[in-house]
Amino acid sequence: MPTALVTGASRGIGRAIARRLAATHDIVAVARSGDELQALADEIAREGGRCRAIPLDVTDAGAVHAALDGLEVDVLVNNAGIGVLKPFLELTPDEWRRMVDVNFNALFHVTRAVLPGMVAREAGHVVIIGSIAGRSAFVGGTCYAATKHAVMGFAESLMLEVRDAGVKVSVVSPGSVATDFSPPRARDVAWQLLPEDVAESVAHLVATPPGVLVHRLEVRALSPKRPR
Ligand code: NJP
Repeated sequence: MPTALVTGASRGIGRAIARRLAATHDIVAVARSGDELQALADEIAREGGRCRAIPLDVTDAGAVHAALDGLEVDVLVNNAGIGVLKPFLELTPDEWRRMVDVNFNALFHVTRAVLPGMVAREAGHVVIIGSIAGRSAFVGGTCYAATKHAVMGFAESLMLEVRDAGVKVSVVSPGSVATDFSPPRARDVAWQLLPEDVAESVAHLVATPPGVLVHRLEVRALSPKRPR
C-alpha cells in the first residue's frame, strides 16, 4: 500500500483525512498529542488498516527532521493549523508568532523532510489544507488570513517547481468546518462542513489519474437546508 502522512491528525479535519485515506494508504499520523494519535492508530487497526503514530511538534525543525527525514511518503497532507481569530490590536506577539509558525513555517520543515524522496521517485502528492481565507479577508483574520494567503503563494510556486518531476501539489480550501478550531459563530454554524466532507475532497484529489493535477480545490457547504 502507498503511504500517506497527515499532520494535525489528532483531531478535527486531519483525523478525518487520516481515517478516510486509511482505506487506500498506510497512514503516518503526526500531531503533538500522543494519546489521541494512538487512539486513532488503534481505531484504524481495528478497521483493518495500518497507522503509525508519530507525536511531533511540526514547528520544531530539528524534531521534524529527526523524525521524518528519509521517510518514504507517497501523499503528504500538510493539515496542522491554528487560528487565533480576533482584532489585530488584541493579538499578542506570541499568538502572531505561533500562527505563522504552525500555519506557514511548519510547511517548510515537513515538506523539506519528505519532498526529496518524492522527487527522487518522480511520484508523490503534497496536499495542503488552506482556507477560503487564503483568497479573502475577514475581521479578526489579519494574521490567520495572511498565513493562508502565504500558503497559496507557497503551493503554486512549489507546484511549478516539482510538476516536471512528476510530483503533484494541491491546496484544499474549505469554508467553515465543524471542529474545535474556533468557537462557533452562530451565523456560520448552519453553513459548516463536516471534517469528513473535507476528507472526502482530499481522497478525491489523491485519486486523480497520474497525469492529472487539480491544484486548487475550494470546498463549501451548499446550503443549510441540504443534508450532506
Ligand atoms: O483544527 P483543529 P481543524 N504541531 O483545531 C494540530 C484549516 N481550516 O481540524 O498538536 C503539530 O481541530 C493539532 O494537534 P495537537 C486550519 O487552518 C479549518 O479545524 O495534538 N500539530 C490538531 O490535530 C488547519 O490548517 C477551518 O494539538 C499541531 C490540528 O493541528 C486545518 O484546517 C476552516 C500543532 C488542529 O485541529 C485543520 O484545522 C478552514 C503543532 N505545533 C481551514 N499545532 C475550520 N475548522 O473552520 C496544532 O477554511 N496542531
